[in-house]
Amino acid sequence: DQQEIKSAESLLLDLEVIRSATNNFSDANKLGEGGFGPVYRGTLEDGEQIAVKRLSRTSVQGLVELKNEVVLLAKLQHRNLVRLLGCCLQEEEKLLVYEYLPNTSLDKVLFADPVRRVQLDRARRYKIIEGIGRGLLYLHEDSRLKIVHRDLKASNILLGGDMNPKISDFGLAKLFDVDETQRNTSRIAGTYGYMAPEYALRGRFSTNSDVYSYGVLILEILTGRKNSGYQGSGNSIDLLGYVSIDVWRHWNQGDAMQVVDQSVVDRCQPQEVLRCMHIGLLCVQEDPAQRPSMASITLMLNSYSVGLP
Ligand code: ACK
Repeated sequence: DQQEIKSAESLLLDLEVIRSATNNFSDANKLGEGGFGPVYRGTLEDGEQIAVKRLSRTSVQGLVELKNEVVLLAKLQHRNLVRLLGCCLQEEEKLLVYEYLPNTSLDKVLFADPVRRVQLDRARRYKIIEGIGRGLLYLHEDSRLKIVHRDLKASNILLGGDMNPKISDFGLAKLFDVDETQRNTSRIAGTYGYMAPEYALRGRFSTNSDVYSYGVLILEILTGRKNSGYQGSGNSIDLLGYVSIDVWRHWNQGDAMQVVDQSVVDRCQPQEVLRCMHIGLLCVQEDPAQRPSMASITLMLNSYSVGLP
C-alpha cells in the first residue's frame, strides 16, 4: 500500500550523499573488511555517524528483489540487532547503510592481545551472552522473516556505547546464496569453527545450526579462548577445543571452573557460571535435534540471571 511504498522509498539513499559522507570511500574511512565487502565509516551532513557496507559479492537476486529484501530487513528493529538505516542499490554500486557502533566487535574485545583487551567481568559477560540470545531469538521467532543468520560469530557481534551487543550481517546470507553450480558444495555464509557439523558437511542450515554457533560464542565468552575449529569427525564438542558434554557431566565443580576465564571466577555463584557453560555445551551437540531452541535457551538464561548486579 501507499504507506509501504513511502517507507521503502525513504530507505533509498542518494549515492552522492554516501560518497561525500565517507570521503569518497577513502582508505582513512575504511573500518575493515567484512564478510560481504569493505566497511566504511561516514558522517552525514547533520552529523549522524553511519557505517557503510560496500557489497562486493554479486547477489543472485536482481535489483528489485534486493530492494524488497532490504526493505524487509530494515523493518527488523531490536536492541540487539545492528540497525539498517538505508541502502543505495544500483547495478554498479550496492551499499547498505547501518547505524555506527563505536566499540568494535566482540572478537577484538575477547581475543585482542592482553594490553588492548577490554576487561570483562562476569556480569558483563552474561549480559553479552543474554543480549546476543535475545537478538537471535527475535530473528528466529518474532520476525515475519524467520531469519537464519548462518554466520554468527564473535566478529559479527558489535558493541554499543554501553557494551550492549548487537548482531550484525543478519539476513545477508540469503541475498548472497550460493550460485546454481555450487549449491551442493559451497557454504559461503559460514565460518570455520562456528559452523554446525551438518551445515559444514552437508550445507544444511536451520535455526538449529545458528544455535550451534551461539553455543560456540557462549563458550568463547566464558572461557576467553577462541574456538580451535572443526577438525574432523567424532565428537564435535571436543573438536572445538573445549570439553565434551559427557566429560563435563562427570567433572566436579573445581575441575569445571578451570576452563572458564579467570575474570569470570569470583567468590560468588560459581554454580551460575557452570550452568551457563552447560547451556553452551548443550548448544554444540552434534545432533541438531538435541540442541535447545533459542526460546528455551533464553528461558534458561533468565531463570538464573535474576539478581545479577
Ligand atoms: O571489529 P571492527 O572494528 O568492527 O572491524 C569490523 C569492520 O567494520 C569490518 O566488518 C566494523 N563494522 C562493521 N559494521 C560496523 C558498524 N555498524 N559500526 C561500526 N563498525 C562496524 C567491524
